[in-house]
Amino acid sequence: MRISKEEMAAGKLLPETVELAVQLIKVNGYVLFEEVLPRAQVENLYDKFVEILGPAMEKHQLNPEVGFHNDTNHIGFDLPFRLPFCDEAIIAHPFVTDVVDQILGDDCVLNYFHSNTSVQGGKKPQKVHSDTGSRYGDRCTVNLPIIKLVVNFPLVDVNELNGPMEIWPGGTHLHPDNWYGPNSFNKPQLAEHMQSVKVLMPAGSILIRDDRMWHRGTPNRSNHPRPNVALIYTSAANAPQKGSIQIPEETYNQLSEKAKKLLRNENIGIPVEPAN
Ligand SMILES: O=C(O)CCC(=O)C(=O)O
Repeated sequence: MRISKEEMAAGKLLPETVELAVQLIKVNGYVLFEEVLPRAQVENLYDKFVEILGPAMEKHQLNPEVGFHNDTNHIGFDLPFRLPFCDEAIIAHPFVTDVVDQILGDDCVLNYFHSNTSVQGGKKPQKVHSDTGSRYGDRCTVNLPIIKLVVNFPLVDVNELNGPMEIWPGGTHLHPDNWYGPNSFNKPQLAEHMQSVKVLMPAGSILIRDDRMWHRGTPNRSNHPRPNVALIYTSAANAPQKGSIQIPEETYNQLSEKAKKLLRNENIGIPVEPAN
């Protein structure tokens, strides 16, 4: 959906827009807010991201021309918790927090600060998957409430060519819990016969999705990487016991009250690690 000029100027969604977004996530598995972040900010994020992508690939000896990760050329790694990545517009964007708080509760946490990139030269799509396993195992045959929302910020315009994420909306997030476990029917096999959508979106858009919705990365046939920032917000009751994001004390102290609350369980007072 496109956000109105008035909401963009106010930096706040109208209650009816929040409600629509919440209902779309519940019913369809996702909502897309198109072109929210200013282009200059996204270009700066992209430039700084490319500076850490090269070393991250070298560290793991990943060569796009040779191909890696089953010829998908997809790489995921945690982002360093420093600017420009940890900008409030990324970690606690009011459009996101208003929606996330409605679904997960306003005591939810941000517990994953990551990136997924379809690097040029990929030949194959990823396997269709959910970003979660079953919560309660094989015996749980009921659908559970949403406990995790993934938020993606594309750092380039995503088109047919450069490896859009492909999603299976409308119901794949609404299965009984055991369908997300290892003994469920083969998702890629089913997905071939189901309808999917390639998420084409301008740079600076915001995609909010139920982590159960089936999706896959697709190959990038352009000449440039296609990065997505990937954050996970989790309801307080299901928050991991141990944090994974390393946040220097002075960085934490400068955050807004909302961002501090979201990150309260993380590793505060620990220097930022280089991208892995
Ligand atoms: O950003 C994307 O294209 C999706 C990547 C993905 O789903 C994954 O790496 O697990």
